[in-house]
Amino acid sequence: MEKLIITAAICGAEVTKEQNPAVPYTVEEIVRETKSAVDAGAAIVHLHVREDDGTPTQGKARFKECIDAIYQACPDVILIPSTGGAVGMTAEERLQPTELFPEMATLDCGTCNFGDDVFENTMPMMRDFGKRMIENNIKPEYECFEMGHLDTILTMAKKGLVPGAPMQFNFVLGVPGCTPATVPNLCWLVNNIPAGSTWTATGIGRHAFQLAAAAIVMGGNVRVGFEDNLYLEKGVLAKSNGEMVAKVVRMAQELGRGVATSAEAREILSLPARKK
Ligand code: KMH
Ligand code: ZN
Repeated sequence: MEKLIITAAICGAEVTKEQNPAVPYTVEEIVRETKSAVDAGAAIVHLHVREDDGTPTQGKARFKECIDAIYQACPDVILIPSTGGAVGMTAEERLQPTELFPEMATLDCGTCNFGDDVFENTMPMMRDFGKRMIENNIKPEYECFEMGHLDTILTMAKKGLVPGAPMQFNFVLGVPGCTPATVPNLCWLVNNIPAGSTWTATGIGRHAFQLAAAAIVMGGNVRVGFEDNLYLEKGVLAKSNGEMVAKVVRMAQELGRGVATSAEAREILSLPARKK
């Protein structure tokens, strides 16, 4: 098995300091949380950014400020800025981080319920996102919240509407209203991706570490972090993203799987070395 790539989703757009005081808003807090995750063993950080008061933003200037500050502290980390942003944002608003030419970015693979909200990713929107990623030479991380999202994005890839092989998928399971975080669901998704693809599993809330365990033994990769889950274990808030990453590292060690550095993750994901 390849080494395990751990992604930390340090911030998200929905979670707040009221829910867990360690959720980062300011640039300094975002750097602190990135560093805690990277020092603990994360090769990748999935990045959302906030205004200082916690309001989610896709603003290009705020992303640039955060990305520049992160690379000062963690020069090797792979950053995957979000193009999902927060529910209700327009496509133009969401696409702003792609103007900074990140090496990767998320591409959400279909409309879905998102708790009480609807997370909109219509076909025309996805065609725009795919076109931008092709033009700006950005490798997408294909975010699938529903089983049907996989078929949608594979059809688009076959038509050349989004970047193709080798594709990287993130199966985000357990969002209220979307595909539940079960091992059979994860197996179905993994069994239906093209040979040569890479994949990551993200379990939402209480499913975070159970889905991580499944991904570790199945040969996939793992995402954890405040975007997805606020607790280290039942009733115990995580003090940092690093604490959650460290738990996944311990699980991998117990199960005999090595953990990839960012350089190793770039090779596994077929990403060229980052120009510094
Ligand atoms: N904040 C969610 C509505 C992504 O980053 O691409 C969407 C999201 C997906 O977080
Ligand atoms: Zn996200």
